[in-house]
Amino acid sequence: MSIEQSYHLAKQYYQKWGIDVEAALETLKKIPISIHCWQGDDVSGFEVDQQELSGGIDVTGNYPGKATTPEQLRKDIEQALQLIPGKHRINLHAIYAETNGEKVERDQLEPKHFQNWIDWAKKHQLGLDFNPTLFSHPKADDGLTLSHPNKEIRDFWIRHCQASRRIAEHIGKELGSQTLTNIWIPDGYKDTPADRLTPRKRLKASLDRIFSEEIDERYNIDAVESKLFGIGSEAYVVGSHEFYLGYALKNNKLCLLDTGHYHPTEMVSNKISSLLLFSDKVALHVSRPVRWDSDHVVTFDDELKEIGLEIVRNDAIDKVMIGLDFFDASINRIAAWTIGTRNMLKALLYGLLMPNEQLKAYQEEGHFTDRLAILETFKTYPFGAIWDYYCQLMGVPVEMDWMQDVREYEKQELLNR
Ligand code: RNT
Ligand code: ZN
Repeated sequence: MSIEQSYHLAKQYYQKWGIDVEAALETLKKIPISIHCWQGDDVSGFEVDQQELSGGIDVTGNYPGKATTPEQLRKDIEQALQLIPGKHRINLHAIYAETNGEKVERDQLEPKHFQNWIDWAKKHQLGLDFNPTLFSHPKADDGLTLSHPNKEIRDFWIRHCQASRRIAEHIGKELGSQTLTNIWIPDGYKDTPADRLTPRKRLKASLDRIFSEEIDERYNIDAVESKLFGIGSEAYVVGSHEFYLGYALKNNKLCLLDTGHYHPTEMVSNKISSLLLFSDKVALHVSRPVRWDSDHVVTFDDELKEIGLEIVRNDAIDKVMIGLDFFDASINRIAAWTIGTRNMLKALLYGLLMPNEQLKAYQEEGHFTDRLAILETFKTYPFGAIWDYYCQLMGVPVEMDWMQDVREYEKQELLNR
């Protein structure tokens, strides 16, 4: 049976419930995913005096073919994008600056150091997002940055974040597409603190200074990302969820929720609706924590589906800025991007192909048996046939055919590095 034939059969299942499959596919086409560049080089970046990855995050594995130059990284992203349906965004970190072999301190970075990325993004019609990098640096060695007791160190990182926002604003203007700048810091303590308040006061003051500079909102918006713990900050993280939730709401910033940054049974899918009652937008780092904040490649699991459902059923497609954040160096990195991003899109399609209005009505009327029965029935609906058709429609490989491209690229490019 052809892809079209399967699609037409599958469509009938959904039509029975009044679901407009074609409209769902049209909607899906327009949802951009911010794909993190750092899966391609294990969060290394291209600084002249590259430091080891720090900040309590870790990449394991040594699969061959890691990108070690900006050209390689861009080429790899281009390859992945050919396997992912739709038009998306690329998420950069400050360590991906290109300084022509010259050492430029992070607080001295300028838009020109990202010109190659901008030109490339223009050529491929991609939006860009941005992150200051407050780790993998001698001034972050003791695990504190914006909340450091030493003013000089704090000031350095404040200047870095200010420079990052200026760069992001420039990028947004150049590309005609608003950049999201996300601040995440590793600050915390390995062991039980004697004072939880003072570092948080300092972080608050540092953020105030960073954001005191007016940036044109048409070109840049800011997010702050909380965390529960990291390697070396197991007992206390300065930028906790409550800290940033409070900060963001009070200062009109976006909360960025990373799915790996909460207690293992605490779900980000359950937070989106609450946040959207108090904030116009919310940003996500979709990841997959396996027992801890391990940043595994995102799979099509229950939580991912639930996130897709929440975004769709709450009419929040334009309000949730979906970004990815995983880094696995034990598998082919192009495949990691492809699998993770395709899964995110699948989860959105899954949400779009649900009788959401009917389910809501059943819930309101107290028909919980029907609610459960429908949700379970749809789990085995011929969703795959619709997804395959969508991939074909969008001109990307269907099913697992993209693996052939990945293998070929590995042979031609990655294994020769
Ligand atoms: C770390 C945060 C952060 C980083 C990236 C590289 O725990 O999730 O978002 O993963 O900035
Ligand atoms: Zn993250």
